[in-house]
Amino acid sequence: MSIEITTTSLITGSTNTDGSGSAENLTVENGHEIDLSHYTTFDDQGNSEGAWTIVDGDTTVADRFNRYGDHETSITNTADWNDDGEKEIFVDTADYEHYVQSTLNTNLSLTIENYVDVNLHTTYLENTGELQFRIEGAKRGTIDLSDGRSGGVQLDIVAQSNGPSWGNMFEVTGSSGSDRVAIGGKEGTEYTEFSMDLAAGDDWFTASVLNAPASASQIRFVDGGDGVDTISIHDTEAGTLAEVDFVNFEIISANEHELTLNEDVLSHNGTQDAPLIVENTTELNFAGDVESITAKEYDYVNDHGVHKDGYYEVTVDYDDASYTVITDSVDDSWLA
Ligand SMILES: [Ca+2]
Ligand SMILES: [Ca+2]
Ligand SMILES: [Ca+2]
Repeated sequence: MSIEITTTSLITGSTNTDGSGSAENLTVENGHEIDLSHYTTFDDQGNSEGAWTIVDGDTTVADRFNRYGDHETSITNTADWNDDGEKEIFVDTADYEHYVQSTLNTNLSLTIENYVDVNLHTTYLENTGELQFRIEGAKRGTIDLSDGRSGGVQLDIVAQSNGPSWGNMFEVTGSSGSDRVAIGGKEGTEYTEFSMDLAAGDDWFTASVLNAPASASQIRFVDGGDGVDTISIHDTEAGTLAEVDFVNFEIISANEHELTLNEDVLSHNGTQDAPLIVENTTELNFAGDVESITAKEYDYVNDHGVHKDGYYEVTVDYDDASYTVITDSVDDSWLA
C-alpha cells in the first residue's frame, strides 16, 4: 500500500529570535520538516506488534504499537532545551492516520518532549479509543484540540520555564467532547500562564501543582464551557484559588484539602438552577464580606442518577448577593 502525505505534519525550528515569534510561525520554508511517510505500518494493520524510530538531526520520533493497534508515539528534542533550531515544534495530526494504525478502537498517545514552544493542532482523529497528548518540558504553546474529533481528549502539560521573558502562555482549546486537562510542571512554573477554553462536554481540569505565580499580572484562566465540568483545586499556603480564575464549572473537587471560595468563584460557576457542587473538602470556607451562612440537608442525586448521602445546601449571603452551594462539608454553626 502506498501512503501519500498530503500535508505537512511535523516541523521543528527557531523562528523566534527576538522574543516576537512563536511556533505558530513555523513553515516548511523557515523550519525543518520531518517526513514520516516511510514509517507507516498500515500493511501490518491489526496483527502486528513493533516499533520504529526516526532520528532526524536532534529530533527523534519513536513509535511503539501492539497488535490491537494501540500507539505510543513520542517526538523528542535530544539536544539541549532551547537549542538553536530545536526551540519550536509544530505538529498537525492531519497525517497521523498515515503514520500510525488508527483503527476504530485504537488508543493513541503522543508525547512532545523538550521543546520550548509547542504548536499542536489535531485534525481527523476518528479513533474511538483513548486519545492522549502529553506536552513535556515546554515553556509556552498553542494547543488546539477543537478539530480533532467529537470524543474527549486527555491533555497533560508539564511546563518548564527559565524566567518571565518571551512568553510563558499556554493557549488551549478543548474538544467538543469530555476532555481531561492537567497543567503542572517541573522548574520555573511560577512564571507559567494559561488561558483555556474546554468547550462543550463534561470536562475535568486541574492546575493544582503549579507554583504560585511570581507576579499578580499573570493570567491563569480556564473556562469549562458547556456541560457539567469539574475542577480539581484546593487551598495551598499560597492560596490556590487566588492563582486560577475559572468560570462555567459545575463541580469543584478539593482532593481532601481545605478550600476557600470567594464571590468571584461563586458568581461565575454553577447556576441558579444547578448550584455549584463542592466535594472532597476537609474544610470549606467563604472569603469576603460574608453576612451569614446557613445550611440544610439536601437530597443530592448526581449526574449519573446516584443518590449521595451527607450533602447539604449551603446559602451564603454577601451584602450585595446570595449564593447556593451543594456540599458534603459543613460547619456546625451553619446548621439552624
Ligand atoms: Ca470539551
Ligand atoms: Ca465543558
Ligand atoms: Ca460548564
